[in-house]
Amino acid sequence: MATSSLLLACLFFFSVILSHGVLQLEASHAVYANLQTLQKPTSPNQTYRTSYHFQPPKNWMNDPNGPMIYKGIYHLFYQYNPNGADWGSIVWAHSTSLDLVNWTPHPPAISPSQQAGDINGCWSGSATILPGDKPAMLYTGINPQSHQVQNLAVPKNLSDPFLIEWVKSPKNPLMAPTTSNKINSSSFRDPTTAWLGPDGTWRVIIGSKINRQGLAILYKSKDFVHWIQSQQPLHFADDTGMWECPDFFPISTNSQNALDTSMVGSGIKHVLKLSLDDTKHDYYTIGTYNLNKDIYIPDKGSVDGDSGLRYDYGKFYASKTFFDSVKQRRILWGWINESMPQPEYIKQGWSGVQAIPRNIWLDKSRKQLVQWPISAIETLRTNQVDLPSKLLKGRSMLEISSITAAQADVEISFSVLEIEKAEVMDPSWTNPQLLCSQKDASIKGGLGPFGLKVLASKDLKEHTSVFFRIFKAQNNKHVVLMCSDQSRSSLNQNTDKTTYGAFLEVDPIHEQLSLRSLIDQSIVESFGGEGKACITARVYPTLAIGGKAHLYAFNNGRGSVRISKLSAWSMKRAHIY
Ligand code: DQQ
Repeated sequence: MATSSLLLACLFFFSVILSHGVLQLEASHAVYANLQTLQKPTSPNQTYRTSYHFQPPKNWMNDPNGPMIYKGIYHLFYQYNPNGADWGSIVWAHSTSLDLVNWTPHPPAISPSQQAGDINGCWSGSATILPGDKPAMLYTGINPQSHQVQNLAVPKNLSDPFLIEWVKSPKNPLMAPTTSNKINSSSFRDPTTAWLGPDGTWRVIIGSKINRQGLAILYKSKDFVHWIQSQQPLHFADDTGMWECPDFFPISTNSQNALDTSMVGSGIKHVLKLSLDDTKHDYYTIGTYNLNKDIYIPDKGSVDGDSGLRYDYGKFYASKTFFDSVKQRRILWGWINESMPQPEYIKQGWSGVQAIPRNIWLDKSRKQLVQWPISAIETLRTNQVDLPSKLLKGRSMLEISSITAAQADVEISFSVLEIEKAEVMDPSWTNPQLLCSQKDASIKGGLGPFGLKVLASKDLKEHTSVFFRIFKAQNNKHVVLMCSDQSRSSLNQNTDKTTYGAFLEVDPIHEQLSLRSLIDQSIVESFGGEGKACITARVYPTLAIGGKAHLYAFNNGRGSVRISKLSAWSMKRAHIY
């Protein structure tokens, strides 16, 4: 393009952004002819495909991108490789939904097309709803030098509620590493949803690092096109490594209703979530956003890094929330990666699943978040089975039959009867994952392990155990440990069977201990203590497949527990593609 016409195009883009007019700009790269997202699965191995978790018909998927609601329609974009089951050639695939459960696929929304902006890849980013209900995507592009830069794309036609076509700003890249800003060009990615300060200035953070220090670099803009780097990052923490996919949002201290990302004021705390490239864990802190200094300070006790609070203590990464302005809720999406070696998922023909969208809010303690699967997922429940209150003596098991155990939703609550049988907690047991692997489901305890055995073969050669143990700590308090033990989940020797664990902030003397597991062929997504701790596992049974899978409640401890509530459902298949 000649310099003068480029200048004209820039001026035009700038003016439509300012006037909130309809944009008609450079169309995104047309790759529709060889779209693979629209094809029905043919070759992929179907054994471990899920029935109500989001996944494309084949190929590789990773991070959720730019989730949002527009004109009553939910949009999910995601990192997708149209050419194969491994990471590479990444585009933004796109699906829409009326309920976040059933989906319609569309052509990829953003694909590499701009020489200076994204010719080598369109990586993760987020949606911001600009005044006048105008969505805008900030995303990371990979330029010809393989540097990470930040770009803008907007819908071509705002009257199309499905927002099929997207156009990129001719000003891209809008933020880039330079010799003067000293930004590390291979560690500068994943812009958040931007927020508008009371001063009328937009702010966005980008994940980065300097040596081992993780950074949330802050940029500001008056017009969403010209961005200026702030001198100080919004937040940083030593020895945490690269911060991918940051997410920053306000949360109400006195209501489960969510807040728009730009809300500030009293009765509000802020959450900063970071995805740690080193460990592939998403952790978050709860704290205060100082508007005057534009810095975020975690509350005392809210710890940065891998030992901090996590959305999920199993497989769950590169997550992102959005504010659902229609239902006043904040919805969390997260990517569940495979636990099989790369050659096996390439052979399988697909890789990656999204977790069930979760509603999140601040716990009444104000020290942690609570998460719960969106209620619309319950529309898939069928064949309800309820069991009356039942004593589960030590070393006993109970089959939950009459449902499709490989595709189920189970809610169970326990009350503890013999608290005096709790083992003494050693103060050195500070790592719940380690404790769960040392005391796996086969190790008999005083109180626990008790919980569920899911995706179990009849002979129990294969099963995944999701369970609790209760320990007696000093000062007469009790500690509840929640574990997901994959060590016997599959006869396949090659899969990762790491056991996961979390401490659960529940008082087992005065409160029931609840567990909900969403079971979907190769996924076990578990919520303990009504959503205070979540653990997602990826498992590949060879015997406990489809109709051969069983479900049990079990107690392998010495002390009895009572099942105070047990409801289970078969889950219908959702329409995903
Ligand atoms: N995935 C994207 C990056 C992001 C990473 C590339 C996190 O933008 O940092 O596919 O999984």
